[in-house]
Amino acid sequence: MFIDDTIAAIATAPGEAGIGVIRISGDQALKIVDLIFKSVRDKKLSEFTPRRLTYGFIYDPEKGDKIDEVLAVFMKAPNTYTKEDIVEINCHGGMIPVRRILELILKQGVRAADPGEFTKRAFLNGRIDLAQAEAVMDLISAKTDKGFDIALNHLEGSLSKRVEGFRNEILELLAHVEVSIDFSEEDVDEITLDLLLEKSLGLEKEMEKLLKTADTGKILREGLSTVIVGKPNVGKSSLLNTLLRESRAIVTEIPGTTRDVIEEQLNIKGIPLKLIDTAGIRETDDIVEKIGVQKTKEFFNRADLVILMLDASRELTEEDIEIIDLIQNKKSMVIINKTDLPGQLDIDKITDLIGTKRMIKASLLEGQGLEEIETCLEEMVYQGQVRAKDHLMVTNIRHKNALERAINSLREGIQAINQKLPMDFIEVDYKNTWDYLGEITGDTVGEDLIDHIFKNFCIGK
Ligand SMILES: Nc1nc2c(ncn2[C@@H]2O[C@H](COP(=O)(O)OP(=O)(O)OP(=O)(O)O)[C@@H](O)[C@H]2O)c(=O)[nH]1
Ligand SMILES: [Mg+2]
Repeated sequence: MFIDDTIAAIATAPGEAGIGVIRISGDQALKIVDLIFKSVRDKKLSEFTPRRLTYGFIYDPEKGDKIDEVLAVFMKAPNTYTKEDIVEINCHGGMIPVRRILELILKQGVRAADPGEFTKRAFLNGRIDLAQAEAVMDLISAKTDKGFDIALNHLEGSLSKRVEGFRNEILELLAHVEVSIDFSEEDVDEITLDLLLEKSLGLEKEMEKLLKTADTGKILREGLSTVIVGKPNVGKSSLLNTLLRESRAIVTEIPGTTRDVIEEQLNIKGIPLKLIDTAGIRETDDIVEKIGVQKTKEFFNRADLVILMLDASRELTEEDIEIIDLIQNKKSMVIINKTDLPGQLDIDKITDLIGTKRMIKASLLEGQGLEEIETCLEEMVYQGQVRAKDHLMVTNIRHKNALERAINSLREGIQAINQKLPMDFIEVDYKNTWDYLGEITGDTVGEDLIDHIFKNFCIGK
């Protein structure tokens, strides 16, 4: 892909703000800005030292009108975001100044940048690889501190380095294979096979370890969809409100208060949750409630995590037992609410029914058990496998798929070694492994995929 034009875009979010930034990248950047920028003493930007913020004004070169008061900076290739010449203009925030200045720049023959085109150029010009470019997007869209930390880590190349490490090991194995193909026509010596097997198994283990982080990674990126279920009136909406720290859902003493599904985003200990409050599950003739119950079941099936609520002040009913049955195969926890009231619930029986699932006693009315609920949610996400401090995590589904394919190819290679198949077979499997890993860093992907990835970026990045 040959890049020869100069592009410009507004880099800041639309709306009222302190400043707005317009970014121009390409070899015409400075020349164009020289046409529209003048310092207080009528000097052009090119007469100032690069990388110094310069105070001045933007003028319409045709009419001579002053457009805005700005600070402009020129950064010379190749040490810039795109590895091209870049000019950034800081003007007043708000819709008008940024739009006026951008229009003026485009009138001078600069092209409006496509979404993500600056970052795409950084990638095409070899400053960052594809995984790093994707990390830029993740940084911008991060919803939690943890998600942001992981993205920053990826941007610095942690994931890429790990993947490149795998690829180098594959290259070494390939070298062994090629030597044996060249030299021993008939029987491949046992030592080579043993060595290949041992190294491949070691590599497979390492790659699997990385793949295992993907579940947690996905949660940190997309949020954990958590649905609260239970029979009517147990305190589901109270839990939603308490965790949100606002009174979002209607809470009354009337069973069947919540009839629709209420969805809210929140952040617990750095984990983004999509918390879903539902209509209490029960047999009902009320047509609205019936639909609500049906919806509850649909959300229940799709949820990553289920919180089952029981009422300590009432005896266990058929409805409770049915719901307990439902959660058996789900990642779930049980909250016994209303422990401030005289107890009627047979806790031993519940312990029997739920087996190893976590049970927390709470009184939402008195604010009891909340800390424990939040900690439990956190533990369920990490499952003792990946700690929050681990910033090297596969968070991107594209990376996960490529890694999975790479592992499968490597496994086929291992099988080929075990079956003592000809070296050519093993070679193909190693090459596939190498290729699939290269998809993560963008080494072995086509133009279509690259275009597709950058299309989802925001304009000006
Ligand atoms: N005593 C006591 N009452 C509680 C507690 N938590 C909730 N309640 C009360 O229980 C009643 C029902 O609470 P909700 O949160 O509306 O229950 P729900 O499960 O959403 O009910 P539906 O929407 O009808 O399914 C309300 O009157 C709450 O104030 C608690 O810990 N102790
Ligand atoms: Mg409710």
